[in-house]
Amino acid sequence: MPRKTIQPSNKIEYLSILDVDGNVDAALDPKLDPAELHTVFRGMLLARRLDERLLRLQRQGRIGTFGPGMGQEAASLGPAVAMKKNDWFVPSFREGAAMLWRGWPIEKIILWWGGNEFGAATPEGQNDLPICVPVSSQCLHATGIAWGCKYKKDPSVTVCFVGDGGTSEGDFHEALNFACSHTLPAVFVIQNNHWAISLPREMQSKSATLAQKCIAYGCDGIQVDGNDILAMIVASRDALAKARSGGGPTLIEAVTYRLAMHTTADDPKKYRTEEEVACWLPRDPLIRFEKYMRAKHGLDDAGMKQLEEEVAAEIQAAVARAEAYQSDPMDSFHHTFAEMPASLAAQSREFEEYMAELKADAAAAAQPAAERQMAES
Ligand SMILES: Cc1ncc(C[n+]2csc(CCOP(=O)(O)OP(=O)(O)O)c2C)c(N)n1
Ligand SMILES: [Mg+2]
Repeated sequence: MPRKTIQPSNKIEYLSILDVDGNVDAALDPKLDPAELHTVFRGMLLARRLDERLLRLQRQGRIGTFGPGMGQEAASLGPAVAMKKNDWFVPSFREGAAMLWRGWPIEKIILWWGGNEFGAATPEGQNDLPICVPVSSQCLHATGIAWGCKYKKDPSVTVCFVGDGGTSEGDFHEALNFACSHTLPAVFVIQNNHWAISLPREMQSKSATLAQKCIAYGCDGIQVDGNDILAMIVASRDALAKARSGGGPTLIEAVTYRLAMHTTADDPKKYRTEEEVACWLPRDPLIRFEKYMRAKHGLDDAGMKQLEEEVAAEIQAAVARAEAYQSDPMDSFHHTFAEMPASLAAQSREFEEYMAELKADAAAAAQPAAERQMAES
């Protein structure tokens, strides 16, 4: 009747391929196609510049509250690069880089942060869910999709993103437990950016790594340098291949850092030190990737200037399209019920009358004074 250690037998690996100076570990180099690497670099640059533009638009009162993904571009872009078009993408709210890679028009992203529901409508033909704000609720949607795919023998793998804070939610546990128990084709990517608004990672969980939570669920897990685009692509490719071949889920913990504020409604100086942020700046995934592209793949000042100009023009055109988008306020009644309940139908009619009155008032105000006097006499 011994007392002995029987579990866990797993060991959690850590993967990093590109160091902070942009040097690649030769033994781990996935030797990606240079043309693809250029496209990925452009994708990361586009995401960063879009974030910067969205911050300015918010400060100018041209969009609503915005949550930047600055510093986390490799963590969200890596899995997207590894995915096939028909795989299911289930984001949280800090995966702008992956959304752009998946083909979301930039104006939709701008409209979403501007509070326009049109921005949440997935473009035709994309197996993507929209941005999800209720923390971790998307994990259950992901498990449901993966279960549906397995049931229908659809070869798509579902890739779900969640934050470090999200791992404390019941939804995360239920989703992982079910997905692993049923060996579903899913990959869960934790973006451990060290903060859940003002709550630090150390207070989120006593686990030494978030990846090791996989042990309890009975799936593989790996901790990855989330600011290293190559490591994120490699870990995601492995996890996707395993899921696609019937091996079940993988939990990837991407260790990254939120360089900006939680959202534009937050002041991070109230709860974290400037030294901490300064320590993460050299590990910025974009700077590291640029160094690597310059050293190994012929990126130079002229190439960089051209990319910056292209990306700026693309964003500028999208801002113009987003701001020219005419939405119909009646739309707010149209996308919740297939058949509108009587109470909502009454509100809809009342709102329609109100809008008609506003229109009539505006037309009257636009009428020249003389004409108005004639009409009144
Ligand atoms: C269910 C739920 N509870 C609370 C919130 C408010 N809230 C929004 S983001 C956030 C923190 C999320 O932290 P994390 O999962 O680490 O993601 P991050 O913001 O760092 O990307 C909280 C508590 C919410 N949106 N949904
Ligand atoms: Mg977080």
